[in-house]
Amino acid sequence: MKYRILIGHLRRNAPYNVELLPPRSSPPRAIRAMAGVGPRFLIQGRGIFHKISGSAAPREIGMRSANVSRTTRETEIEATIALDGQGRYDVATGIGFLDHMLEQLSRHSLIDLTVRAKGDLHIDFHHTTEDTGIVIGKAVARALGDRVGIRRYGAAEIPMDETCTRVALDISNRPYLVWKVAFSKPKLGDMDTELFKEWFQAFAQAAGVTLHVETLYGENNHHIVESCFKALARALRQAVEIDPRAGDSTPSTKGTLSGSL
Ligand SMILES: [Mn+2]
Repeated sequence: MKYRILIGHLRRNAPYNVELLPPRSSPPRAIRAMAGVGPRFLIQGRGIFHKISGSAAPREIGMRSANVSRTTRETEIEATIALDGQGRYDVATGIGFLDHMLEQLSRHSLIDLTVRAKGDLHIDFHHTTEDTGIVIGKAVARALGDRVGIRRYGAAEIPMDETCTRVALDISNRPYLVWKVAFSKPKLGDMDTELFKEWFQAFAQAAGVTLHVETLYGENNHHIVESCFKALARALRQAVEIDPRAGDSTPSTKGTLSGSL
């Protein structure tokens, strides 16, 4: 099937305009999902900035998703993500609080996220928490592919009642975590609060992201953690987005964000 797809930024509901020129048959499912439209898919293009022509499923937009599995003696984890999703999630790690956080990550980044984890929770939550960060990070890296056309940077300050957390990140392929988050209690439910740094560290490493997280002020430990995940979500949402002005260029004067550094 031959078609031409024009993608532009739509300021209202759907993130992209998709217009198929002839034949006006149903577009590939991935494109429909990305455009946030159903079978009646045709949206007339307005403010079209970016054009992809081709006769096959266009990798640039259709395939910004990934599935990653990882099995060790400690954990067995599978994650599926779609960067251009709608914040739909289905998360089961065996750790209730971690599920709650990953659901926030999906909801506020609009990244669709499915996670299944079976870990050695009879020991403690360490391996499952850390390895979940690795697998989700890997999935993000894989879905980003060569990172062409993305905004690359993202930042967010998220308040939650008395707490405020700032995240600044660079999808740089230079993994680095700055973690300025202090907890007043060692436990949150059954979970050690020190494990959250492990999750962010694992995610930053696996995703290839320079990630700065700082809680500016706050008291409630639940709010502190949750604001970290929500701020990550918002910053990530900006950074992974396709920049309609960037076209097919890589946002680096080096010319690459994908190879060695
Ligand atoms: Mn909560």
